[in-house]
Amino acid sequence: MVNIYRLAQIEFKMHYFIRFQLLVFLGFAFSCKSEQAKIAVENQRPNILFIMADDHAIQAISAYGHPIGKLASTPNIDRIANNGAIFNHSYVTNSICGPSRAVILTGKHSHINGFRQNGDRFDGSQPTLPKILQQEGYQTALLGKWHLHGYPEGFDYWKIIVDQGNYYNPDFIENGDTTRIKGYATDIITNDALNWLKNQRNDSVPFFLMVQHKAPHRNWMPALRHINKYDSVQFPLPETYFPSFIDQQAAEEQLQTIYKDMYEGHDLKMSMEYGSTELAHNPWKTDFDRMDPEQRKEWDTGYLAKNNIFHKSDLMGRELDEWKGQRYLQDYMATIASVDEGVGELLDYLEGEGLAENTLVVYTSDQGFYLGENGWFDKRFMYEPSFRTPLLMQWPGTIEKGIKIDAMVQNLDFAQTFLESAGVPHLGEDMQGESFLGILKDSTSEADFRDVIYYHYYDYPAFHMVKKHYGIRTQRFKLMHFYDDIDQWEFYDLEKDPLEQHNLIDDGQYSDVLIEMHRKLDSVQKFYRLTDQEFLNAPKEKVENAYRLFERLRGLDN
Ligand code: SGN
Ligand code: CA
Repeated sequence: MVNIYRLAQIEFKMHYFIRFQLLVFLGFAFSCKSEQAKIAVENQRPNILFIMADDHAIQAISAYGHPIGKLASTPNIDRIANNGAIFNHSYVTNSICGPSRAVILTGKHSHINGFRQNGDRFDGSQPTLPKILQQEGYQTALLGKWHLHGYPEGFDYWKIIVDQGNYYNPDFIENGDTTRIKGYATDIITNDALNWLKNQRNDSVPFFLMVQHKAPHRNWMPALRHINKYDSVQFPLPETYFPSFIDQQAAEEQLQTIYKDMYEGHDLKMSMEYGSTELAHNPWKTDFDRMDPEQRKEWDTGYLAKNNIFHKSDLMGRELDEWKGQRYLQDYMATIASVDEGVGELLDYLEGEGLAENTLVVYTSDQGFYLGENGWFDKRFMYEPSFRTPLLMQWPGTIEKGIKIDAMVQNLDFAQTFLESAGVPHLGEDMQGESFLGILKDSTSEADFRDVIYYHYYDYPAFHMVKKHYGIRTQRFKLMHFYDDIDQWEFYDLEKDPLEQHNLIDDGQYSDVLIEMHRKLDSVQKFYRLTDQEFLNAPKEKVENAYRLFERLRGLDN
């Protein structure tokens, strides 16, 4: 069978080759202009601006058309979709922060790059995308969240927030020195990116700039200018907000339910009582204590009136649970407002400087997020809201405007896609993804891309107590196996049950499909070089201690 994708790759290489030959010839003919010729070659390679938010759900981007996103639009992120491509089926390989970042840097699954769960230390000596681009003459920079412990390697310049970072007056590390910077994390990171572009960029070589926001990560603290932005908006809560789990034991035993596991002060910014600005349950003080008195005053004033209305309304039971969902969504969306403004400033800058034409702009998140589906916040599960992740890309002239892509791509593919865009696809040969540049250049080739994707989550026992699991997804079906603590398989027909409420693992009607799915799973695990080492269970005692710790944090142990 003719592989259109491979043909596109060859065509693309030829295209570069011919352009290069032409420039070499011109270089000979006008040797005195050799320096300019070199610059011309450099300029053909695109800049890459990679913007990644932390925990940004697809439901919260208006271009994706979800009812929540429509009520709190993201006009600037949407600009990228209008100028280029929006991916409907973009997925991660492991829905948690550090591991997702390690996959993006290495183009390798967690078990190969060694960073399986938050708290692991990234082995910076391995080949990475920024290192390769740097060796190829790109100027590389990283700004914002890193979260891989150890210092970044492969960047000409980096300035990172410490660990998870804080929304207000966060600490940044630059050249090994830690400094507290007054202001709001999202705005600081945007300004750092603009400053780097304006003052540190070497315009004779292409750049690779990673702008990685802390927002909209927990505990969803909006900028002062946005704290009342969505007070009067009623967001639709998902129809699964009060779920009943049948044959879904891991879903039943998680600790990430909005109305059970959020801390009323820290997460929901609820006050102790009417008229008070003192926060309700808040097991860690740090997030609010970093504000200076003026910031705190404005914050308290912004929340006082709405908290008073809450106390007066005397809600109980399901009404109270729904109120919590509203407060969560109002804060979460207000936190995103600054991210969207920052994206707008960066796009304006590129356009104003004439850089937009030759820059591949990417907007994504380190994973998806629950906005009340199954009653949840957070991520980790292979269910669609956290497995599926926003992805929008523009590169005028190469990516057609306004295209929608349905092929299943993963963050595993980013490194090879960017390397091919930079004209060096062969340097990603030992990576495990696949460049999808071919699809971006000709979206009719997407049907040939791939028919199955693999997922593996390891972070257990840990925050939210989501059990270890792995699985595969095809365009229509999903097979998952929770192998730690329990041994339960789940199987979904996504066409009939997109909300994944009916585990069909024992449904005889699907027995042939299931045989085929198991066959695919085995072959994919072989292909990605999984060994038995990857399926180890956590000691029971560790699991019990973790449940106790989270009860204590929730204030349920007295
Ligand atoms: C913190 C959050 C958790 C979150 C993890 C991982 N709690 O521990 O809710 O799951 O980070 O997030 S918090 O109260 O301290 O905010 S990740 O994006 O870094 O993986
Ligand atoms: Ca994250």
